[in-house]
Amino acid sequence: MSFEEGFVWGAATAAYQIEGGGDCRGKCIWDIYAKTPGNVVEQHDGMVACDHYHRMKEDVAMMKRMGLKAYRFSISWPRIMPSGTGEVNEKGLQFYSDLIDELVKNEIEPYITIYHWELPYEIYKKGGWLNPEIVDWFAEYTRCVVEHFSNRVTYWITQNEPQCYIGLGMRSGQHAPGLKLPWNEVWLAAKHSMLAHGKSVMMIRKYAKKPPKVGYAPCGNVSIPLTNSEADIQAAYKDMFEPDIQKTHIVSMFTDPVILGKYPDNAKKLYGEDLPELTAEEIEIMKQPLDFLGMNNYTGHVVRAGENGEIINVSKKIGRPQTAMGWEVQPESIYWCFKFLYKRYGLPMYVTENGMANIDVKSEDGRVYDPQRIDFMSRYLKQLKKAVEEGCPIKGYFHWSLMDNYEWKFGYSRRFGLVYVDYETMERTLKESAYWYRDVIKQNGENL
Ligand code: PNW
Repeated sequence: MSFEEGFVWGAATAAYQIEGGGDCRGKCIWDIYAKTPGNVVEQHDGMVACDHYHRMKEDVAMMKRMGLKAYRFSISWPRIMPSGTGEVNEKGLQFYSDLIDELVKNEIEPYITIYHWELPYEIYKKGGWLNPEIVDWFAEYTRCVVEHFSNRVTYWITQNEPQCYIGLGMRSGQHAPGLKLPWNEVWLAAKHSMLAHGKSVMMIRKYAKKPPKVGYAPCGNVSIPLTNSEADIQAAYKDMFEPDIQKTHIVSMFTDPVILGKYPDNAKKLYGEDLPELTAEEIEIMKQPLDFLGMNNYTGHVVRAGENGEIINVSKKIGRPQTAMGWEVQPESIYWCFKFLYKRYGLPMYVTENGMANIDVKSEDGRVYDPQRIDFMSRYLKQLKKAVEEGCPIKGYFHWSLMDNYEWKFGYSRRFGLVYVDYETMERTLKESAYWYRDVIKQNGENL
């Protein structure tokens, strides 16, 4: 068995990273964070981005040319509700409604991420993820989106990477809003985020006009066993899921409660009083049945088991392949990531993001040659295929990203796209990898 018929080949983006402010969006925390010197490369912000807000039709036509079967995008909360609560912005609704129509017309399945880090600034001022009321605000925002779009949309992802918007945003300060909070507040915010996820799922199921498929898209450290010995595999599994006081980038801390109904085993020991209790009622809200689990995968690191089964980090090779982010190219990470996720959570899965930043340039002949990206994709997709062939229920793959875009604290200095964007002219150019991916899609991965 190889990729099943109807395997979902797609690409992903997020609202703040591509849309631009347009004429109808409330402020979000990234607008403020980006303007504070020292936070983002050259103080780049998302005010114009790829101007997708005005070029949406052209961009959907480009997806069609690439043969994409699906497109994962996010909705900007402050574009729908400029203050985060209350008044709804009709123009914002219209923009996404038009985008969905355009996708459907071109037979590209929309996958909506409800929250990809764009917290309305007005909600931040009320305490953001630290305020328990955010759970209901998020539910209300979800309801609005679902009421308007669910007649045409089936696939919903509540949140993207709480590990990043809580961990990088509220613990290490590397993302908006740039806080460095003590653990008790970090885990309180995480609890609200998981409750918001749960209520959001409830809203989707309650208000969807056609039967929805609902998922979640976390991320986290992936550990690769050095060998296929049982001991190394066990060490890697443990390393991937076990909470670590140094890191928030752990998939289990934000996923065990919403799927398994509890924190990972040693979380309490590690964080003690700083970890808020979850009441039975709260668990019931968080732990909503999900149709699928997404996971964003970019890299991983190799571990092995010591004499007594302890986890040993294998030293990194000199001259190892890296991306322009400095992230190690680790194709096996995608294989182990999904094998381990399936073992732990047992749900159908999607690769909601995978890709690399590269030093791409438009050549004299007008083409964009990115052999590194083709090599990256070929290696990762082969490993994904191996997982599928071994029975791992992986339903789709979304490449990050459709086009070059605003890479958060790196501004526009990192290019992740299958499509090159000239930020002066806004011209789009398909990179060689986009043509290569088109062939993979056409052959449903048989050529991998
Ligand atoms: C993801 N890390 O973020 C996000 O979902 C995208 O918006 C982003 O553009 C993409 O990956 C590339 O960075 C991540 O530090 C940010 O490991 C940071 C990490 C991982 C993913």
